[in-house]
Amino acid sequence: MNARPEAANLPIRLTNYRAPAWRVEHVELDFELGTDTTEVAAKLLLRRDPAQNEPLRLDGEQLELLSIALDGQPLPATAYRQIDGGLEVDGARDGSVLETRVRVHPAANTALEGLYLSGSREAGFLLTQCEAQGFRHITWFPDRPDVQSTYTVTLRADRAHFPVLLAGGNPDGAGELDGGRHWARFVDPHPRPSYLFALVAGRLEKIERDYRTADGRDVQLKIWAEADAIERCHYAMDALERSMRWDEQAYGRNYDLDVFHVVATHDFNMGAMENKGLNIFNAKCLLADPDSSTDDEYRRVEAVIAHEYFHNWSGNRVTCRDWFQLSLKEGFTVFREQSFSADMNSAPLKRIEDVSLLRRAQFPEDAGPLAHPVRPAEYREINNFYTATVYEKGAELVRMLAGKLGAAGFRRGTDLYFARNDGRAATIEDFLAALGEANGVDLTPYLAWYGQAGTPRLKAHGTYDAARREYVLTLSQHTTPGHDQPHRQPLPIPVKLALFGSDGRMLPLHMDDQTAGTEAVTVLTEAEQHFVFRDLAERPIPSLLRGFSAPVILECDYTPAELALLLTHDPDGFNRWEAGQQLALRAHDALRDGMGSQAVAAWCDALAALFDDANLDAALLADLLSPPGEIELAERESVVDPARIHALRQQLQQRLATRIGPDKLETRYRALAAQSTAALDAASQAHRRLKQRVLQLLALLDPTGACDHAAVQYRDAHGMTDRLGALAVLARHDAARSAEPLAHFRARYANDPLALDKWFTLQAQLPGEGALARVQALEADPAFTLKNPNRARALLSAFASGNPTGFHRVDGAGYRLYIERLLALDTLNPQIAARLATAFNGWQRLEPQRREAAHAALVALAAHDKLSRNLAEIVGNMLK
Ligand code: 0A1
Ligand code: ZN
Repeated sequence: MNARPEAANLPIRLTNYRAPAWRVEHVELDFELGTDTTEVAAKLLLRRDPAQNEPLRLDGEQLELLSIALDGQPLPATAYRQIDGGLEVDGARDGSVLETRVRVHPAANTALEGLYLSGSREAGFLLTQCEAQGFRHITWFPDRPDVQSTYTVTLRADRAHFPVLLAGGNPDGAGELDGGRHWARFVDPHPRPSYLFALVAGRLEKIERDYRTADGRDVQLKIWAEADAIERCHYAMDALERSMRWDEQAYGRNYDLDVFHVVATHDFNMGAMENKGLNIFNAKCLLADPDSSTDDEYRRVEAVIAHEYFHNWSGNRVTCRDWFQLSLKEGFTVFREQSFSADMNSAPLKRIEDVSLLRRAQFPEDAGPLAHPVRPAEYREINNFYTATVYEKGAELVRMLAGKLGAAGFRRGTDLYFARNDGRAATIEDFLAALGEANGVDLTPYLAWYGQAGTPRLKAHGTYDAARREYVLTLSQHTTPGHDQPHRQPLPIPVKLALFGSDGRMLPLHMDDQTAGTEAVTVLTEAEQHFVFRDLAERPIPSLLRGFSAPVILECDYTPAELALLLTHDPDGFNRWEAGQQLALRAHDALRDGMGSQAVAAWCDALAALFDDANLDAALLADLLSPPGEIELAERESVVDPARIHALRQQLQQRLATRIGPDKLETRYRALAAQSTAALDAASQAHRRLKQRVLQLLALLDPTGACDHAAVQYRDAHGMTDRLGALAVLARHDAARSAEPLAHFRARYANDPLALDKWFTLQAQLPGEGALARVQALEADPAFTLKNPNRARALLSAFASGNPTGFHRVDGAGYRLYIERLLALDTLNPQIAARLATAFNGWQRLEPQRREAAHAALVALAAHDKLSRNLAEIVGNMLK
């Protein structure tokens, strides 16, 4: 048998894809569940591809093989071989039935992949995580997404320990067994890949709701959680019902089983998982109540519930042919989730949130050593490719396609995509083909976006010819080459635009002898193109890339006055905010370069005027009052000094606060504080957001006064948003005064892991060199553990990825501590270790002293010989 690339630690390449030689038509699984050992019997009905002559090979890792039989006959040891995480079996034919029995050890599984224990041995429950390749930790199987099978799953377990038994599919019987044991069976008639398999067994409570789909199916919705958390599941249930209705209306997609289970666990590597009929959630993305969840967390729960539910079509009914196509399901589902959230809340605010995330997480990834295309060409460890590029940039690509086709055309396209690929394992090409064919357009030029890494820079330059009354807009594009590709090709870049007159009104667009109303989309397809606008009585101010119509970095030679005009007049809420961000960047650059105060004044004056605008949405104002964050600022520098970036940003905000003035800030804070309620409606959330922002600005002028407010706000808080916000202001501006409320918070939420995570994070993110000692002290807290991914992230990831001045100490002590922790984590949970290691992204652009220290730390890490494949790939790429 050839060495398997994973085992030999060779890259796996898209170009090496071969259709499976063997498929499994139907699987019967029988589990004898136990916390320490579980036995799994599998019966696979095999189908052979007559065109291929490969022997039968199955995947399996850490399985103890107890028995094996083919077509009813036990196999002699000479008839099968276990090599490199594979099992090769002789003598199988088309239609053969292979039966295996294996033993696995859930309680010893700290990687949280396959079957594992959540919580304590006494009170915990068992569950599975199979994406991407966890199923091979449960049984021998061709563990690849293009092998789709129907499933019959029988669970047997001790009733006292495991009163609830769940698997994906429709229930098909349950009953008692001898010795206090019981059983339950589930049948899933929809063929699906192994990564969507799930089971849950343990002591769980539920809430239920009946739902009738638009096409008339009665579905029982059940959300399960441990007893102390079940009352915090109601918001998720409401969000689930909204998601199901929305998908029926927006995409014509109905749910397709009689039950839909959702389960919450505190032990989970990611946000949540869309297992067929049995979604499993990190409790962080499911539980919500006003006392322990912030407004942002409520929105996150709604979005993740929707995301996992939407996967039932974009992922489960139509799945991915191979893992290179991951964005086929993830990019599309993120786009669907974003559209849903925009419909449920505010569309411009949602767009601002999504673009901010893209800039903070994806742009840096795309510009650093971990850059990869939305459809990568190769990987060593697939779990390292659940990235901002695959998810967030992937969603931007779908958004461009949707924009190009228009709402009705996009719906025609997705209808065709779902109809044509239902029950199939599809590719990105299948997606583009269906969208294109349904609309009679060729979308293949967009394929280039999927195969090329890097963020394009879009340059825009306008010239106005008064005599001809013409404005010529020159657009050009450039993407920095990377390891993956020495030459970048031009991409189709849709630029949604409008032109403004000096009075702030939108001008009619006359292009190519046509009138296009006041907004148009021009598509740049070449390296450079000119677009001519006629009949213009004055030099217009262009509003470009409206709604962020393409995931690019726009460079346009605006004057501060032009940006200020857009900031006050652009009816496109996103571009309005964007004009403010650009203006803030001008102000930042002026401060940095000691270039006088004109740009700073332009930004501050514009915002001071908006601060007085009673008609402006409070949440939008809060966002407008926030300049780009430190990570975004660092992305613009060729040499990065995190301490200097932090100081400059503080200075910038101080200038803004001074310009608005302490009295106005104080008055606004008091007015907002007086209206505080626990309500969750959009207006109440917006008020809280603005109040927090105003308090932060006030604290830059008058720390003592702001801390007085914060102390009262902490004491009287109606909910977590206000409580945590107040605590953060106190901790940042008056360490001594924050000690008592921090201790109070610690005690109050001692039994609420999600709230306690926030307590760790808040402190890990306090800026400055003292952060390292603080993190070490927090590690000594009895509640700290590396074994729980949420807790490890709450402290360590918050420090390394969310506290630039703390992590990037000049002496390198932050890096040294961090790699020690990565090594410890790697022996427990390689997926989490690898993810946390991405905090080093961007190290090559640090100023020399820090760069040296980071390099030394990474080299020391790479020198360890027992790194997991996950961590080794990330560290290796960092050092490439
Ligand atoms: N498909 C899930 C994400 C996910 C991926 C991997 C996991 O385990 C390694 C878990 C979840 C989603 O997009 O929500
Ligand atoms: Zn997803």
